[in-house]
Amino acid sequence: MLRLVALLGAAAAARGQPPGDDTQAQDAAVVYPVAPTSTLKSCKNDEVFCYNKNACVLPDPHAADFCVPEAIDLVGVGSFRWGASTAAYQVEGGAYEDGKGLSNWDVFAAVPGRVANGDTGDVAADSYHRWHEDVELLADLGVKHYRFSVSWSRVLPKGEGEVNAKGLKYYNNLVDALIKRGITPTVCLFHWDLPQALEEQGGWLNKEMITRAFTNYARVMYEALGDRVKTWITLNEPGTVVYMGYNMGLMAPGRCADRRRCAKGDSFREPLVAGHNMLVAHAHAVDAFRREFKPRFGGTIGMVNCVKWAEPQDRADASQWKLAQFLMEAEIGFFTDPLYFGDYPLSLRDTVGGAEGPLPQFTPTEKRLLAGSQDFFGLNFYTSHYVWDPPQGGGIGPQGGSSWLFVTPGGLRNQLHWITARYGAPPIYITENGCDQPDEDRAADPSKPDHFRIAYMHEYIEQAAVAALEGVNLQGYYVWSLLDNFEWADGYSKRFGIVHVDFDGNQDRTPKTSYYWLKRLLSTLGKASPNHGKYKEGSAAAALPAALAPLPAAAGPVPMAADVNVPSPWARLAATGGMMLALASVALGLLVWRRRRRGSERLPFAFPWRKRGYDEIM
Ligand code: GBH
Repeated sequence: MLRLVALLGAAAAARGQPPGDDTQAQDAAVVYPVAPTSTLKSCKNDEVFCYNKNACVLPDPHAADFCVPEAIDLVGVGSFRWGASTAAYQVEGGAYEDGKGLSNWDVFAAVPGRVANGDTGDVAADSYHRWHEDVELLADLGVKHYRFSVSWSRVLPKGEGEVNAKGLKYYNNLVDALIKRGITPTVCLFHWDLPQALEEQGGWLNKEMITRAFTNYARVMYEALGDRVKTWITLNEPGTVVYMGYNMGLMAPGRCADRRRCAKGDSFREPLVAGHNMLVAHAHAVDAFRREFKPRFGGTIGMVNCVKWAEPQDRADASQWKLAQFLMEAEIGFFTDPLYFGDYPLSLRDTVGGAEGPLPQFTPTEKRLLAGSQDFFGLNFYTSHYVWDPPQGGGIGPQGGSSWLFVTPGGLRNQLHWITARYGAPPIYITENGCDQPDEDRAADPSKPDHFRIAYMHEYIEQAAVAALEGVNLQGYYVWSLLDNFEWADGYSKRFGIVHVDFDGNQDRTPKTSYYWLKRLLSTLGKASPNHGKYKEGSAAAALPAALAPLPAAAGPVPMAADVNVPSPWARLAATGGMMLALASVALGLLVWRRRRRGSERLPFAFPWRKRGYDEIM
């Protein structure tokens, strides 16, 4: 069946000539480098390739001749932002203190069976009380940026209306302490914990209510912190909220079509509606910022989105590249095309039933507010997958601690190029990147070196830097995460921190080897490489160490037809291959939909974070 889909796609591609138009010849093929996605130098999982030594080495933070990859050495200096990230529900705890209202995650996690081992965020890393320690850890680490999120219901217990002064004070104190230590805050307004009072009014499904509530909440935060906070993020990964919360029902609010799992929900319609409303709420919150606060305080604002790089197992298979392209459009284009072009990818709309389908239309005003509504591209990047590897994609490369996380540093480089090509080279911050170390469980010993994590970070950071040397406007990297924390449905069974937190003790913090590695890297940058400065005068290409150059000519770069890849503004896509892509997508959508049998209750495409198929989980 999957092969059939691919064949149909290829046949459609062969038949479909883009509608004639004199300008189209110039559109021809869009080419961007597609680097090897998985392990680059065939070092072992916990080793890194060190150019200075021309060998694989264990990344030892204490080695006299510490290895700093050259590309990082060139890119990660000057105004480049080095930071660490956390999120309120994952680290704060203090869930019932000082007047905080309930969030939908408090409620979700309390339901038996929702979170592994019955874990909740009631205490988490206890940052509500131990935030001074977090600030000291950041300062000692040497990062100059900290991305955290605000618990909406801590500030507005009912989501709207009365402000909880104690809640606001917590964030005021945190921001002051950060600034005092030379650390610049990046504040995210929504990292998944919605006030339960709003959930009960329909949450993200209630457009009018949630747009008003979110915009007013944003205003409260801009007003309170805007004099000191200059980088704002509206939403973290709306895609994950809609897929995990409304399609799979595996995260709050736990809605889906399958009544064995979810009391309520519609896995086809609701993700589309919730996602739509998140976009509209974002647009209004950005508009309020720009009109009412930016003139006074200055600052920039954007959204954060997550995507997996997708590619065919056979890189020569053009129709499989189309599927990869479609998956990336559906996963990230769903939320980022509107921010740049004012509307959804055609491929997405057509796959979910076109104009008559459940994906709402933006009003002309909403389109106007959305287009251009982010100043920077916030990218969370973790992993990559093959398209349609039975049953539903498969990870590429070595596996991390989580079943969905595979080590694909080149996928980050490719994804950065994809974003750059599609959205006209926006400034990009990598707002999250990191991994869980396979052998770190709840009882993990913090003194055991986490070489796997270091190797992961080393390789990803290096590939990001290479992309920057190749022309991507990359301006920062925030590691996920400063602390081990509440890993959503996995509870405390997965650890993403560079600092160990003892969840069975007193939430004591112990820096891991990766913390010392990053610390050493940051203190060594710009000084380490014997070649430092050597490439400064030369072109970006000349700056690439030979072994990191784009694929050799024979292997690539992989040309992407203009109708598949969308580097130019939306209108150009529509004018060129949009129709053909739409046809291919509809064919794909129908086939996949039929394959799902209970079609109308499901999204006609799946997001293979999980190795197992949707049907197997349900
Ligand atoms: C980030 O999302 C989140 O922003 C952050 O809060 C989180 O701690 C971090 O990842 C690490 O997970 O349950 O197998 O279906 C990354 C995107 C999307 C990855 C949902 C995990 C669920 C996998 N995530 N996905 S599965």
